[in-house]
Amino acid sequence: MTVAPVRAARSSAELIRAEEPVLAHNYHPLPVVVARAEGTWVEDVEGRRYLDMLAGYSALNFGHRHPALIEAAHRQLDQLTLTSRAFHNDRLAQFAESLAELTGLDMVLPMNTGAEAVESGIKVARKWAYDVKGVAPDQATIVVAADNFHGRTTTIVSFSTDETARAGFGPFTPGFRVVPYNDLAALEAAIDETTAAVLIEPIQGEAGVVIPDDGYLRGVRELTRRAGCLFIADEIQSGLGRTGRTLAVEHEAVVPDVLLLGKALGGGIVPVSAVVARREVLQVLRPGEHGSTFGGNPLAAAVGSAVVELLETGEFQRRAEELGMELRVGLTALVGKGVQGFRARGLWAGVDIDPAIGTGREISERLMREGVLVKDTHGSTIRLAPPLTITTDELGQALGTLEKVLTEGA
Ligand code: IF1
Repeated sequence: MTVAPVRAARSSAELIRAEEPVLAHNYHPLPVVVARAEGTWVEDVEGRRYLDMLAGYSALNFGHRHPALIEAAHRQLDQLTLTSRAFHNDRLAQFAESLAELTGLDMVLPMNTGAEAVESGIKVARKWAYDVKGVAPDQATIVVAADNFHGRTTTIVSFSTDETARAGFGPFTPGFRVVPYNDLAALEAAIDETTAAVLIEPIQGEAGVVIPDDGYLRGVRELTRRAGCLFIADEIQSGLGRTGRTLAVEHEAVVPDVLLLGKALGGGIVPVSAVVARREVLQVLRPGEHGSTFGGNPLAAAVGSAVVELLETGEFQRRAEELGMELRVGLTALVGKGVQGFRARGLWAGVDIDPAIGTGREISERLMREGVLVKDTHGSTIRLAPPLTITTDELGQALGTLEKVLTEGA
């Protein structure tokens, strides 16, 4: 038996080079190789430390390796990790009960990734349209918003308006209508007797943290109620404390029929996603009609339950609200000093940088060299979405570094 050679620890540069011939090039990561992380901080192979202002695109709302979440994972790892849903496990009931309670809805369909939750939501909405609403077979439509981001599967990119996400992946799934975001008249015109649901992000993440006018979500709720179709809120990125509330829809006191959760639901440890919905909707599923090998596994359920417990305290929603105000004050002070404008809610901001200073990528690389990690979205917009555990000092440090990069072109 050949023993794999003990490979000497490789440097960041060596590891980046090693990836090139063997990893699909579906990303263009910043040239930083993270090896350790705790709370708001990550550390690269050489020991350099960075403030993580991306937090895994909001999958790390509770910071890197939150002690309570790591403890829950360790405890479960030593007991039971996977059974498949062919059998029950002793963690799933508690996770589903606590998640339904937290969100004010009735039933849970546990999945793994965000895209799986979105796909499951689409399937359940269509089945509800046929079985409950009485839409003619295979005629169900779902209305979505332009500039949406709901994941990367072929059905989901079928209704994307981003050519980069779609090109080369056809043929596409029919049954979707695209209307401008934040436009209730266009939405009303697109809904008819075939409409199963309206699927939107309460705040559009990838589009650059686009926050709709106050009243838009209430309008969507009213239109879908009157039309007898479902309001599906994709809170995979906006949910679980990020905007200063458990759910972003709470800013307009709106309860959707179907809620899609993911990312932070897994505590930054395991992929955990879920469709949470009214009983009338999720009870359309019968045994054998939908499933997933890992969906609802005991490790995911144990971590998911620990995440729900953290959210039940209200601490992270409060922190996002309070520190979010400091973020807004800090960004306002930079308007005219390289920041052309920004959109922010809670600890989530899309910051439009003056293109004359650089592209989003160039700004991100300059910030990286100064010890702050962010991710550009489109053009010269960068998103800020730190762990909700960030301290006032850390936030101040990140904003100070942004000012330095913008004014000194570091
Ligand atoms: C990538 C974007 C963010 C999401 C919403 C569903 C999903 C996502 C609102 C699917 C996922 C991720 C995907 C990741 C980067 C990141 C992203 F830039 F792609 F668009 F956050 F804005 N609904 N967003 O934001 O969840 O299947 O990934 O678990 O694909 O590069 P997933």
